[in-house]
Amino acid sequence: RVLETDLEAALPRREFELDFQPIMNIASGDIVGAEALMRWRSPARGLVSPDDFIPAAEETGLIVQLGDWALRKACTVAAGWPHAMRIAVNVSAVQLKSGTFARSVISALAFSGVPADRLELEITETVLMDESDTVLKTLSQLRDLGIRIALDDFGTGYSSLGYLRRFPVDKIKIDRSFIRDIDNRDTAAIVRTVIGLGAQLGITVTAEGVETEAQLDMLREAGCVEAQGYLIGVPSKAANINRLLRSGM
Ligand code: G
Ligand code: G
Ligand code: G
Ligand code: MN
Ligand code: NA
Repeated sequence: RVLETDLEAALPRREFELDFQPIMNIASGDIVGAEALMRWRSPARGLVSPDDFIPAAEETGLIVQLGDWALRKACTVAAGWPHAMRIAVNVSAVQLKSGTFARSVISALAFSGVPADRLELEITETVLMDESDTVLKTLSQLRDLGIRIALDDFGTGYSSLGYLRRFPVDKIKIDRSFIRDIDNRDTAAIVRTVIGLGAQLGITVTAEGVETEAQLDMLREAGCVEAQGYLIGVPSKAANINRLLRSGM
């Protein structure tokens, strides 16, 4: 069977799910948000990782519909959270170039009742490399509404610093490869520098892939604002996040 064929059929069959991974404010220890992560529970293929189906969905254009569903679903779940909690949703370059993206976001917010300033859209540098008018216009339109833009996988793409100058970015998410190697002296220096850069620019810095107390200690000492990773919580069903929040962690 061809992956693309199964993917098309999966949407009407409701085979997609969202997991949520908590994001912690390092200074307070509070859970301040969660990132929505898509999964495909395929009867034929089992649980398929987004790394394996997002590229195919981008190629066929299905990502536009699928992304709309994810936005709506994520916002609907987040509507039941405490009001300080943000919801982060990953956005593909294909969605941003579609020309209908801003309308989809506005519709998801209206449908769920989630205020714009609680929604964070995670984009990668490839989105910004494009520099099409549509992408630029869409991003600034969304930001004018109060939606936050996060630069995902920071440090793995090209000329990140140029983008920080030209684009309105509210958050940097340091790629987990840097956190994994944070024991290395040079890597630690890079991480500290990015944290300092964020502080200077008034941009929130989130460290991804935090798995150990030692990593968290280093990040705290460096003044990193937020942490995400298995140490804080693995991606899991919405119900688990709701329980975590109720338990006051
Ligand atoms: O049952 P659930 O809360 O996931 O459904 C919320 C809404 O989202 C319902 O209206 C349902 O039709 C829709 N929905 C749920 N899962 C999927 C899916 O995988 N694909 C699509 N297109 N819609 C879905
Ligand atoms: O959760 P996991 O490690 O399997 O995610 C792998 C990759 O898939 C990550 O880079 C993540 O950003 C991406 N991803 C997860 N959910 C979505 C989504 O809803 N939309 C898009 N475009 N990418 C997603
Ligand atoms: O690219 P993006 O940041 O959207 O990817 C998020 C992905 O990172 C998720 O698919 C999630 O499964 C994965 N992830 C989250 N926390 C950790 C962690 O502590 N360690 C590792 N190895 N992966 C993680
Ligand atoms: Mn992400
Ligand atoms: Na990332």
